[in-house]
Amino acid sequence: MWTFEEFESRLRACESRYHIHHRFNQRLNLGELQPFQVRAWVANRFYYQVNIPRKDAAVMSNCDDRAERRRWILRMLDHDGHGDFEGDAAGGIEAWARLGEAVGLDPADLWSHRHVQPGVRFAVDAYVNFARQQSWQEAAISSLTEMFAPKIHADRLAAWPVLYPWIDIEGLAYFRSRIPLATRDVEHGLDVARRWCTTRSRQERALAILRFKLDILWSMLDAIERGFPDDMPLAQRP
Ligand code: AHQ
Repeated sequence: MWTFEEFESRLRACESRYHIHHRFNQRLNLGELQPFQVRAWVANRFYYQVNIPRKDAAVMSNCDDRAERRRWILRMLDHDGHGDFEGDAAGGIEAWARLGEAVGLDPADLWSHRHVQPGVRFAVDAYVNFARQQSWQEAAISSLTEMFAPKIHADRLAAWPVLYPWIDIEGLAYFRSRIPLATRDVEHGLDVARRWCTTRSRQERALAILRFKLDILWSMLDAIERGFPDDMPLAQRP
């Protein structure tokens, strides 16, 4: 088997397949998208966001180790909120709903998922079902796409205020909040990978799982790009 350093560098080498390199994401961060396409991206990604805590609950339900569950439950609280659910304690789903308002989405359209494309729904549901059906360690490894997330959030925070001045900057709070949380979660995910990948075949399995999750993120953008073309009829635009 590879040393952990070699194994981790192979995991990180998968960055080339991360959706930061997808044409739709590049156009989004170059300011080339029209407001309705930004709204479409926010509405479709909302389906991913609201399913993350369900995915994390599936991981927890398969995990028989209390110490691991005590760490993993933080992810659910980050998204669903905790305490009085006010302000920062409202959670990431609430912050994404604020992003929806900031880009001009009708909250009813956001929460009803009426703009979600079939390909996005299938990809997200595949992720939740993967977490339900696989061992908690394999599901934990699938979250390691977040190794690459701090950069994509930082790109948005740097570019959007300039490129999309019509978006209330307060709406970008989710991206800012996510950077330290992603870093914490990746530390845990790599720790799980280090302890579970005790053979070469498990190391190879971990790489296959990461590629599966990278494909999920990539295919979501394929579906969004396809569903909301530049020349979409006005009446159909979000
Ligand atoms: O906002 C994101 C988030 O909460 C998560 C949880 C994590 C997981 O458990 O799979 N992955 C993830 C991601 C989020 N944002 C994506 C983005 O591009 O804004 C990136 C995505 C990821 O890299 O997996």
